Amino acid sequence: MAKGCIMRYVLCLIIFAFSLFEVQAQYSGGGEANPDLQTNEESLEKFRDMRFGMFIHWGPVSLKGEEISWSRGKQIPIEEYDNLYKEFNPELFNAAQWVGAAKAAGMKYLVITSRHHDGFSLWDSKFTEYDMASTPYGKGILKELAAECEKAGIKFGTYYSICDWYRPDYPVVYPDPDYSFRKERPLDPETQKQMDHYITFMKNQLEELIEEYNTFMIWFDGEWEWAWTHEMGMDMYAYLRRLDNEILINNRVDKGRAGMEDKARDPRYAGDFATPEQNIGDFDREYAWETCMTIGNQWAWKPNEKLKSGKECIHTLARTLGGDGNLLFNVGPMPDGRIEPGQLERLKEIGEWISVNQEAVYGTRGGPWLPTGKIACTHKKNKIYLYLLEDPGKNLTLPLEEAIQIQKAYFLQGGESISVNREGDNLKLKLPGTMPDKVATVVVLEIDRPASEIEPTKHKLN
Ligand code: H79
Repeated sequence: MAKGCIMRYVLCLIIFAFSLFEVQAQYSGGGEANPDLQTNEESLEKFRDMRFGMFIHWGPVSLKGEEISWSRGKQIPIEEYDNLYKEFNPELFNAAQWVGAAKAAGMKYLVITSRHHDGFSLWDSKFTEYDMASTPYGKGILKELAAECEKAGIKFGTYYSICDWYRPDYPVVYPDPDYSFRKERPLDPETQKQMDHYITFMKNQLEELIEEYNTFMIWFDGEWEWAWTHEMGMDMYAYLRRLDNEILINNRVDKGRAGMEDKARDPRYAGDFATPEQNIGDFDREYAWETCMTIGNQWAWKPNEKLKSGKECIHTLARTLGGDGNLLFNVGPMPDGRIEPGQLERLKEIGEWISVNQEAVYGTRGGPWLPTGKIACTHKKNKIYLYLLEDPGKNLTLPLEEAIQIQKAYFLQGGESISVNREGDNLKLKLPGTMPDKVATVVVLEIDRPASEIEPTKHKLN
């Protein structure tokens, strides 16, 4: 073949290869095809190992005891809501109390509403006057909180709302008779211009949080409104990763969240993990997820609110971990800056339970059995941790392939070992008939191989 001919042939091949890539890129769209949108797997694994974190919803609205942002123009007139910051003076705020409460609860990270849909910033931001520095308190609270987290070995993360019902350059109005969730519509050039302006503001603020507060995660919210598009989501994800390649970003950065349950996982969209809200996610070991849930009913503090019982909290944690998710458990501090005694008590109860059973919590993954109302399980190396959420009585039968040998079985909190018999593909555990821990007792099964090798779907419990 002549030299020119070979060159042409090679050129054709290259063009062909690129055209294949194009098709692939169009087909997969966002997260999978775009190298800018791929999760930092190392950051994700560290995050999953932590398993349990504290969510904090707080702001001037706590003065009224109503829901953060959603009460603006509903329970609280807009004019009044937007001026609450002028009376916000949380003199008893002490970062060590909050971080100490998270630590006592066994939580390993913290995520705070640096800015919720009402547009108020909890730090002293260079890019707005509508922030903590403009309150009678006179300074931001995130510096102290981040420093206290650092000291205590707790990761510091920030919630950041995409929608902003306060700023005039953000086009969607709340409340509004037309307001609707998950609406998408093409943007006219005027709206696009407004959004470009608003996104510059967002990026500036987010850069502040990353550079000056060393946040390990941006927990977005409010992405459902029509003015936020898939393109904006992908662009924002790539922007943040360029600022900090280790940062984690939830799936609410883009438009791929599947409602409050967020079960479907679509790789076309950006985001490192799914975010079921106020419900426990389904068992899923393919795609990381984190359930967020309130300690009472409201995200922001409400006086005399009925809280979940200690048992409910611990069972929620168990069923979340058993499904292979993390739990981001929310507290709402009071307007004076303190976390109320009832919430502190609940956090302590959870922490006391975890301190006995921590081996079954940190660094574990969900399964191999799928969680039910009665049992959840996690595993690490060659150990399976069975969380008994209800007393099974004296006999417990579990399906497990005959080839898998049980080397030991015992209560994690100590006590006599448990005898296990085989009946083909079933394990029969002989239990004392009373659970050593009435809330949740953990049984450890040591097996002859890494528990992660056991295929979960074959082993549903009744
Ligand atoms: O920040 C928290 C919520 O404010 C926010 N996401 C979590 C993390 C949120 N986004 N969407 N929703 C909550 C769903 C909205 C539910 C609503 Fe309602 C039902 C809005 C008005 C009625 C919840 C209940 C908020 C107020 C009452």
